[in-house]
Amino acid sequence: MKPIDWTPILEILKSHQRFLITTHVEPDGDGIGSEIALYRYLLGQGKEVVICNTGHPSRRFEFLTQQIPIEWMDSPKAKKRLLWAEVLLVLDTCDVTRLGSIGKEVDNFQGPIVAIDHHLFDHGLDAITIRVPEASSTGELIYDLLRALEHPIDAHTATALFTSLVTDTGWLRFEKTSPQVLRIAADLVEIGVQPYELFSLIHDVKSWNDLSEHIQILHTAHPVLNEQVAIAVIEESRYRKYRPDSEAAEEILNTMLALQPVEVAILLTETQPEEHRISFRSRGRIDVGSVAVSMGGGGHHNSSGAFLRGSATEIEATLIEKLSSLFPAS
Ligand SMILES: [Mn+2]
Repeated sequence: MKPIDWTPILEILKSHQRFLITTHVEPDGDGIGSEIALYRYLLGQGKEVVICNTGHPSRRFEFLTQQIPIEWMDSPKAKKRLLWAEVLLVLDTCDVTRLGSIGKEVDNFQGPIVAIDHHLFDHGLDAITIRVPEASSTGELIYDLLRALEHPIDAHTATALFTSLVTDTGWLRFEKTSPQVLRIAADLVEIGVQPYELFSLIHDVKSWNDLSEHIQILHTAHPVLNEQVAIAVIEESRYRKYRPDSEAAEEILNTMLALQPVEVAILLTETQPEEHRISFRSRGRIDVGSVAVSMGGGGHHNSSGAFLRGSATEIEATLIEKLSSLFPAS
């Protein structure tokens, strides 16, 4: 990762008092970890800070959020909070459509909007943006910011940042796990992070019901394009009862990606009748980021997503058509 010029952001942080921090809908470990690290820094500087997210928190991250009053909100509340804040800090996305109720109100926001992100593309968020696609996670960028500020990192903040790093890199193994990421991880462990304990807190939280749901979902997994693509489906009726959070979805996708010769795993989640979230994971050869972008979505080379209207069968046909050129018949 090239050195980042944080000057414009530092000036905004210094010269304002009331900050609203948010991240994308269905906040993941990176979003929440980054929010908490930045929240704790600003609070320590005597600023007034509120974290406000759309969507339900995952209980996986309660160990990070339980002492921090995160607000989970609808539109009227978002409007009020945006009137209160002088600066809006958007973490782990630059996509206004991924901001839920805040995204709907953001056009009326009077103050500066700062976005810190590592996704490939930005979509319509008018912000002062630090977007570094080479970064493993937004947490890596927040670490860089805190170090640029020569701010001492305590154990709680280290745990938040470590959560960001490991949840976005599949525990330090994905493509963007650079030597620098491992050095940051080492620094955070030195400060007091206990990786074994943290892994257990984040991942060993499944119930018997979760297991049964995972089995049902994996029952729908099937191969297409010469077994190089695996697709599983969550129907709307199941989604209403059981909403896999980002880490649970990750586990389902990883199970499919572990099959030979699968190169791409896809999870179709019917979030509304005839409306699907498409989650892509790639083993590395196929750029699923570009595939998602061509469908109006976004993400990274190996991990991306999009929303599409239509039945699972229709979407699967579209996907096969899109992907077939990437998998020439051998
Ligand atoms: Mn991220």
